[in-house]
Amino acid sequence: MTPAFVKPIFTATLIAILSVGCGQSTNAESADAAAAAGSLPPGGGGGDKSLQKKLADPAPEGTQALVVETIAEGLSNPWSIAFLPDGDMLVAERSGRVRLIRDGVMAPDPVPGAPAVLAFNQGGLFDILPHPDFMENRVIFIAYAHGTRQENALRVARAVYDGDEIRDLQPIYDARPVKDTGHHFGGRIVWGPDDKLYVTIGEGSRYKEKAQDMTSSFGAVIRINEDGSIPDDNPDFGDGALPELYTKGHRNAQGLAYDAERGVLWSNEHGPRGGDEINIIEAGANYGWPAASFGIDYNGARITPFTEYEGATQPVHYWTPSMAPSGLAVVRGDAFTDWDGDLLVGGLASTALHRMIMDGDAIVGEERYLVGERIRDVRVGPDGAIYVATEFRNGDPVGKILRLTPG
Ligand SMILES: [Ca+2]
Repeated sequence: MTPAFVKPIFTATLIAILSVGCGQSTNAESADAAAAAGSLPPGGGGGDKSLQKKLADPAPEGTQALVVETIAEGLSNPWSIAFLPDGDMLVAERSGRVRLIRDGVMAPDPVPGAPAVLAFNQGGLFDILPHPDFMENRVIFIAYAHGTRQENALRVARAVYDGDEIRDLQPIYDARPVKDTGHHFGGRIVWGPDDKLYVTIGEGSRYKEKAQDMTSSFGAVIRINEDGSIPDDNPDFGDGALPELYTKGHRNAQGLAYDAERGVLWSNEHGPRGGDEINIIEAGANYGWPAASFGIDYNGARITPFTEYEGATQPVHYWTPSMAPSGLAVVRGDAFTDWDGDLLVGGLASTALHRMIMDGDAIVGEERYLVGERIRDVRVGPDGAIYVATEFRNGDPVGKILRLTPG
């Protein structure tokens, strides 16, 4: 994708689309009528009610028998699971606590030294990522909501976890600008094959137009060095664009995983009402939000008449209606050999673990497991087992870490 992909027509029409999106439901109806009359491009119809109805059937429940072990319970919104190379696991609770699981047992007290987070609405403690040289340097990276209700941002910090406590916390990146909402922070971090950090940043919900504003890191995947400096070979998003941008046009991505065997960086993101997506993240690409979406806004208003848009990269998969994806993993290892290379996606609204069946790089099928569990994160452990974090919406301490192996 060349830097010239942000075509003038995209920006100009986007403004018109956003005007429609800010209007009342009557605008949505008139847009439906316009689409029916053929005055909008073919394929237009993100949020088309007949489309939603047509695609409403959930995937079938899977037939693979699973052994489900509860590794930890009593957690409040466990947001992420990190495996350290020494066998320890760290679990981030959104409220700001880091929990240690050692030899299969969760320590009763939280790990001291976790950063002070803004635990507000969807904000709080998100991902924890060990440095690939963790055994030598004990470095971890932490993503969290930082600031106040009036002025906050997704922050990435670097710290040391010495086995007893977190120390030497050093913020290395803040999303910009600051915002005054408690929604859509993003918050996943991945270490890339190029030794760079990739971080998802949401568009703040109320600021969806910033997903197309290249002077903002909202609605982006950013690419930074491990000390927070910015690589000089990031893609060029035009005059005035932030240098940390790697991709734009995202809504709220809460799944990110690097697939070394395919050489693919996978992501998933929440659509509005419908239009949740799986994307392949490629340098310089624009994923369309809010100009292109298969979803509609929560109040039923149409955000955009377009499900695709010139210059925007289409998802490789989408769900309508929403299943609310959080967490993403690629199955590898010795335990689930029949699922090798398949994608796993946690479902919040769908209360299920979604197995995306792959043929090469293409998604060719889908099954649901653990139906009834609201799943915030999914990982494949060093032992090949699948680990999921389950939660309950309102912070009740009923979250669990489950370990899955074939039955
Ligand atoms: Ca998209």
